[in-house]
Amino acid sequence: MKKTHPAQRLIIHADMDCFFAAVEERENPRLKGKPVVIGSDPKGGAGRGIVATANYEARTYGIGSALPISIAYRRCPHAVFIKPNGKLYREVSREIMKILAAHADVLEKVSIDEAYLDCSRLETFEDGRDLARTIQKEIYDTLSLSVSLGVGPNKLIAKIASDHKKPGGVTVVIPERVQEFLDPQGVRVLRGVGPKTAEHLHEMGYKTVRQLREAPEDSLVRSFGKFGRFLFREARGLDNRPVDMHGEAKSKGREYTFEHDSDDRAEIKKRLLACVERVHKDMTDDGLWCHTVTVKIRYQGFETHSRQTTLSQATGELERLRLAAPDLLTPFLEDPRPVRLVGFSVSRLVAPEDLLPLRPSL
Ligand code: TTP
Ligand code: MG
Repeated sequence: MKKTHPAQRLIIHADMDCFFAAVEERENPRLKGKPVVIGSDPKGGAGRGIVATANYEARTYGIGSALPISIAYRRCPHAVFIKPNGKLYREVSREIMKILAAHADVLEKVSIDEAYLDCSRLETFEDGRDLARTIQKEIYDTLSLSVSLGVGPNKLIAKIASDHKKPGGVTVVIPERVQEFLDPQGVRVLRGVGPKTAEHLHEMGYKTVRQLREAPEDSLVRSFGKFGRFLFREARGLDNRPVDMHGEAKSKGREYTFEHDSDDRAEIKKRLLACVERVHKDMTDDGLWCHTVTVKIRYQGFETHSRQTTLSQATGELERLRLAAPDLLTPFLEDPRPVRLVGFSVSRLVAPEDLLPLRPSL
């Protein structure tokens, strides 16, 4: 399992198991063994929000992230429903990232519960497995939380590997075994293949990575343009993206689900601005500015759209965000359909101290 050459990378991807639910179970051991759903108030089945996550007991009822909470309630009315405690999860996340950072040459935080570690200093993938087990034990011993880890020659493989044996798994994919590992998996494991693209690929006869890999590059390019070339590389497990510490904290967002679908423009705008304020507070708490702002809307019937804009300069100013958000919202309100949900998020986050100082004027 020695690396094929010294420059060969060794990347670990860590992803916490049922993160929000696991933190709640840790805080309240009486929840152990019961189905737990983290999400907005189900209101006896009339609630209109969505599920953030669910523990494994609840997942056996077909409950998972992004499911409408009313359906979750119907599937398992005796589950324990808990409102998310974002502040607590962010604190725990900071503790997790501290542990991960101590073991990484470079750490890239991807989300609240997920990160890549560049550990290319290690000489063998066996060392990679040992390190993954050490990290898993340290997180369990200090935080009483379970994490799954994937070890591979790049980010794509490490991420697919961390999801391979959840919960509590450590999966190592050595470079020689990449194709063997990927081939039998569904195309959905690949980056950029969401449910719609997967459906499209299935219709074209590409269900597994192997089937996709056997497709000629020019036919994928004909069907998908530039994305086809990307798929061609992905199906071969190729990915040379570096682990980038500045890639951390990709976005922050808040959303609001209306009690009753609303066509009251003033009310929709008011709720959007409340989301803007909360997102701004989250950014400020973490000392971050943003380059890009996004407004999301969900109409009656669940059809969801978003629009975003990149600001001319990164900002940490509430006023700037308060001006940008309604501009993005207005075109959505030309649609006569009532609105079910409105949301606001910021991305391309940066620490202001990392921004280059403006060149002094002459
Ligand atoms: P995930 O890592 O996607 O999910 P998870 O940790 O709950 O479960 P798994 O064991 O499969 O990794 O997301 C991390 C947390 O982010 C999750 O606990 C809740 C939150 N989240 C949402 O609030 N909404 C979402 O749609 C998703 C996917 C996650
Ligand atoms: Mg997770």
